[in-house]
Amino acid sequence: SIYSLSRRLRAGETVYPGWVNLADPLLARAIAQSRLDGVVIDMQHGQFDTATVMQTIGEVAGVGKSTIVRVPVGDFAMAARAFDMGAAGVIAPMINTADDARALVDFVKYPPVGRRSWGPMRAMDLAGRSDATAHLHGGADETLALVMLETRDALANIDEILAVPGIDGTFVGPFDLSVSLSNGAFVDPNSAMLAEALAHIQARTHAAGKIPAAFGGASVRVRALTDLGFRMINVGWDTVYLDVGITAMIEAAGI
Ligand code: 3PY
Ligand code: MG
Repeated sequence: SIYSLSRRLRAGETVYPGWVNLADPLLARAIAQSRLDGVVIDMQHGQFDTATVMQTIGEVAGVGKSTIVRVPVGDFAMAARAFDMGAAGVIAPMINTADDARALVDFVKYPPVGRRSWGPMRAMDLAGRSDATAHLHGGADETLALVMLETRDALANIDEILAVPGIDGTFVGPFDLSVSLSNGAFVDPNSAMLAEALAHIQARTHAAGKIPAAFGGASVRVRALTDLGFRMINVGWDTVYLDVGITAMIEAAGI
């Protein structure tokens, strides 16, 4: 189902989606046919636009997997559209205050929690639903709003952000967090400087009864974040899958 990923996260499972930057719906479909638990579509730093997001959600749904859409900074209208298109979750980058979190919720959650506007025709089609009220009620569990905590300010405001009704979880951005915590001195997602912040975000999110998630990437980071208790961690991203595969084939061929 297009909502298997959100249901599994709500049930307490740990999941490992892939990640796509290249705006190609069929590449995302091929990635979704692996053992990965769905695909994150990146509109913030990847090449996707609204049309390619819509097509990609459909292609991934066609192989029975879920999608999560990371929207550009502050583009909460796009987050609502991603849900209308059938996404199981949205990731909103650079959420630094409870007001930022409330603004997201207003766009992506139906009343009484938020003020999302009704019109998920494509999502209902992909979910195989014709009863609008059943879809309205299912939506609370099926559509996850994840806020990216990736700055010093977000760390300072974490408990207020987590207290906002309708926020379902956090997603740590280790690249931006390293830039923020080092005051612009360096970018290094593996910096020891992040260790305390990572453990803190995981613990506060878990204590609030919400889903702690993080940008993974390299396999060692996926392992380490799993051991810290994060429950959604992306394994690499599309160009890495190509690079690793090509390198392995060339090495295996001895050429
Ligand atoms: C970050 O690490 O800042 C991210 O946003 C991951 O893409
Ligand atoms: Mg970031």
